[in-house]
Amino acid sequence: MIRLNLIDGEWVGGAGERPNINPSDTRDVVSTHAQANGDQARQAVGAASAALKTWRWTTGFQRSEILDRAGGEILRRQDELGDLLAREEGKTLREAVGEVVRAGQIFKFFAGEAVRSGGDHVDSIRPGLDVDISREPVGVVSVITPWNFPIAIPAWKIAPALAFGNTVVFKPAEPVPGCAWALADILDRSGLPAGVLNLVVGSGRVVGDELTGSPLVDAVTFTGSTDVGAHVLAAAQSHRAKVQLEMGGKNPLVVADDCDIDLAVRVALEGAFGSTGQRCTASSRLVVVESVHDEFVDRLDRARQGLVVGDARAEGTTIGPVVDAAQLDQDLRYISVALNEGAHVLGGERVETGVPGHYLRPALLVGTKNADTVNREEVFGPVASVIKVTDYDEALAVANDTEFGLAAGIVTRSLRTATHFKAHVRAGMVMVNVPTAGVDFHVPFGGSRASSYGPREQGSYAREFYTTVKTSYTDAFEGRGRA
Ligand code: TXE
Repeated sequence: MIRLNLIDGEWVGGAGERPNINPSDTRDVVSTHAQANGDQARQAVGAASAALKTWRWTTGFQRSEILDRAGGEILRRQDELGDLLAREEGKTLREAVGEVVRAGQIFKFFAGEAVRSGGDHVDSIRPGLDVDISREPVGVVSVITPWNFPIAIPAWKIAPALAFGNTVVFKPAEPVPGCAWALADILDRSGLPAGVLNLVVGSGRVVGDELTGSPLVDAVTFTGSTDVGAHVLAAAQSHRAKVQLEMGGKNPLVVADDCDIDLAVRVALEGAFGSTGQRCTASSRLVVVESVHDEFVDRLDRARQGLVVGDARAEGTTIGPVVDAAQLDQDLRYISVALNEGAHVLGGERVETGVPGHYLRPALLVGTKNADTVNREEVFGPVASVIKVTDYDEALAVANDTEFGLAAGIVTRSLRTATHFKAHVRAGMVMVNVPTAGVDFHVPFGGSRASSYGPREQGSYAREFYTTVKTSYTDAFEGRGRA
């Protein structure tokens, strides 16, 4: 069966079809998806613009009910949707079900936020006047998402957009249309009026350009690569749309000399290789103080060797495949560049399982320098490098020596060191004794510099992007004063 696009409340075919391939077994076609063309993307934007006229005046409670229903269905179907996610993206089942639960929780959270969107009432500096500061929907929002969190990232963009009265055109990443379709189907059946949520599956250049360049689009929220992010920013700003970008990371995890090494190994293993390392918050630079370096590397490498690479849905697998052939090539290319630049590479070879899949043994690159290519650019795979430093001060300097600024972590027993690190590291999210990847859904997510642009995502801070502020002055006494 071909999965269709949702435009103005109708499920419609496209200009072509594309198979959704399972990275654990490339013979397995998960689903087939109609590909929207530029005209259809334009229609979707037009439908969202028309639907805005009534949707924006619905009450927060009406919107809350719909989001709550959608969140409830996602949570009820967590095993089935988790299986779909693992099958199309390659996360292990445990990780995939966890992500689906996260998506359900996000819809529930924003169901609450929809009825909590109060403003401020303040006294004017002029006698007799009242000043009200209220929030309004920003308008038509284009939601452009990556493949690495196929349901949680769409959820954390679409749920707040709808909660605050906006309409949405949603374009998922090419490798993961299955979860996007399932989410659109759930929302469609949860009671959204036609045109409030539109799904256009298709190429970044064709569909994406329409979603960023159309003057009917008021805001664009994007997660993906730094290069495409720059393009999205320019296209959206050409017509003064609001923009929110989440892009890459080169996140440091500092292993301090006073750390609990067992904990440091657990934190590094999960942060570097969890979700096959395909997370913008992955700990890709392990900055290790020399007094604990050798023991840490030795134990981390033993733990790395214990990871089981295999089919995402097979019992016992702890690392699923890389998402597709292009990403696998990118990972292998960076590993070979690191080798040429002098790294000692542990692992990092393709794994033959007897099944055609994109399997890569997690790679630990030892003896790297912070100036090496692999420590400057995002790899986005199960590849972590180790940088040896003399002490905490050098560790902090190395941690901050990057163009990115998303997440940073430290493993230490010292409250003083942890407090200093939290204050001085240049990152939007700081983790002490926990992996750099793995965040709560009710607090802000985002970073600075090349990692993020615009207001934060998630939690109550999401309101900043999805609403605009109106200040109203009222002289209810028509110049006659209150008394
Ligand atoms: O990202 P893209 P992809 C990095 C990571 C990965 C690389 C490529 O290094 O290897 O990016 O992944 C849409 N106008 N990250 O291809 O290309 C595209 O269709 C509008 C890091 O997934 O940036 C998809 O929906 N949209 C990152 C989305 O943009 C366009 C997470 C992201 O695609 C477009 C993902 C255009 N002209 C990838 N061109 C992280 N750090 O979290 C493409 N798109």
